[in-house]
Amino acid sequence: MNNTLIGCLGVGAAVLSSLQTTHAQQSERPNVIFILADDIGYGDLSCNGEKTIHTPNVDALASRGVRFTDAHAVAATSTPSRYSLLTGQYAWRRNDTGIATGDAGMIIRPEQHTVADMFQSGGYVTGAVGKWHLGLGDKAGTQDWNGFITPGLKDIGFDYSYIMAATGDRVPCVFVENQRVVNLDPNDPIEVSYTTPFPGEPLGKDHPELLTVLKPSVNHGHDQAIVNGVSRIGYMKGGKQALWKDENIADSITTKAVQFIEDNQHKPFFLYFATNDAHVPRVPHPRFVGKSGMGARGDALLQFDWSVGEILKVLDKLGLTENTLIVLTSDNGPVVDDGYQDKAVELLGKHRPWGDFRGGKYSNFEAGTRVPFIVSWPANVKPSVSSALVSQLDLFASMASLLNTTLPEGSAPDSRDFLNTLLGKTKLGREYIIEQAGSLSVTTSNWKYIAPGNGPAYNKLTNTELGNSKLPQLYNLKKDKGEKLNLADKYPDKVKELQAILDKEKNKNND
Ligand code: NG6
Ligand code: CA
Repeated sequence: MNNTLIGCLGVGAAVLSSLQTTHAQQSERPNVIFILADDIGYGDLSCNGEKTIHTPNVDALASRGVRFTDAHAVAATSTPSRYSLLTGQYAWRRNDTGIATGDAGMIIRPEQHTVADMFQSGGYVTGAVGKWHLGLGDKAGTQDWNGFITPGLKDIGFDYSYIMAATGDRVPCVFVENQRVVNLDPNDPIEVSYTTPFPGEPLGKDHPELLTVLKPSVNHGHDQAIVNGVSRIGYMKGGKQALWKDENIADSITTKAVQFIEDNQHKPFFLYFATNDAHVPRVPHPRFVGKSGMGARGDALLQFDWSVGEILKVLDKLGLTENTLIVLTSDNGPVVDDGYQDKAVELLGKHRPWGDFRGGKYSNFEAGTRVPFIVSWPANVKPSVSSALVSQLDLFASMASLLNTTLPEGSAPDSRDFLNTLLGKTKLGREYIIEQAGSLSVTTSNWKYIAPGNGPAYNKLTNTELGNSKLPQLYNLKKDKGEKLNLADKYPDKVKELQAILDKEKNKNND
């Protein structure tokens, strides 16, 4: 897309290649860190304008980089969003990329070329730390949690990994380091199931008195295995010594991320640092409790900001700040009540996690995928704000361009090179992006078209306007950021044009 667009401008291609030579010459290959937050909305970071939250470390990163105002995750939930970021392929091209269980098999298959593979073949040391949520092992339910879990992240380009298999609210609640559960006592083996409870193991639904830390919201689920006084999704038995402590998750993964940077300070490295904080269950460390005035969700945002600060600090300490490229973004938009009685709704006050946008996590409306997005690389990026339309989908091809690598045939099929946009050297963004929630949408910098679908308009449990409708929806994002006025009847030609783009993309079938 980018190339077509630039090609049309005639001289554009020449300018682009000269820009590329310039930054390749200006500095040696930078270290690259992707900081991927979980469920943090556009309005959840103070650099994006809300006055109700204060995230000084993220703001410092933004003030020395490019802060994007029209940047998107590929999907409004974690698994498809992360799948697309790491593979450069739209998740909706496959039918098995929905929210994964904790015992899902590897969704990204070993034969796929990932952005980590790309860095690795470019001579980088690669690491993944934090939330994974893309499956492990060959097939659902067949992992050996008590031995070597294979295939694993090593097979898709990560030299080092220290991960949570799925999410904070899904079993197994343990860290997995280089494909083995950390701290496991062989005399207390772990068993995991997503179909059958283990006899004798109390469940949240039968034993509310054991839910001493957090209870699920009414009718939300989250009522199966009980771990650390919180009921979760899925059944688990054993592994007591290996269980993570929810209030220490941020500390644990930040320590491992910092360690990875220290260990690899003399080589170029790529770190995928996927934090957990704002995702449920929200159990921030006691040092953040009460600090935001918004309860656990707000405190978790401060905890995320702290983690970012620790990464910046170690880079400074090691003299790596100048030549480290950091991309900070979130896997999907925000949700306030995502299924636990943590008072996030009651204590939200005037805070708007979604900023000016409609909807939130799970939604076709903009707040589903319009996420914070900052690119910093002091050696090569001047501070600015960019309104270019950009997508996490394009990180893969853009990083390949940064490394001057040609991708193997068929890899990152939907990803396009927008390196110069990401580095703030041009404001030329994507012509359109496809967003995925209940339906698919086509967004240009002016228009948003939500294709008709049969899903519900509203999710009462999470209090989210999902934006599904049997009728086509068309919004003018320039004049109507909040997507209030459906203009589909007024501009049928625009609807046709955007639906045609969607049809064309769907027909590519490049899986
Ligand atoms: C939902 C969970 C929600 C969250 C989400 C995945 C319930 C009622 N809700 O099914 O709490 O885990 O899945 O979130 O169980 S994501 O950010 O990882 O996509
Ligand atoms: Ca998420």
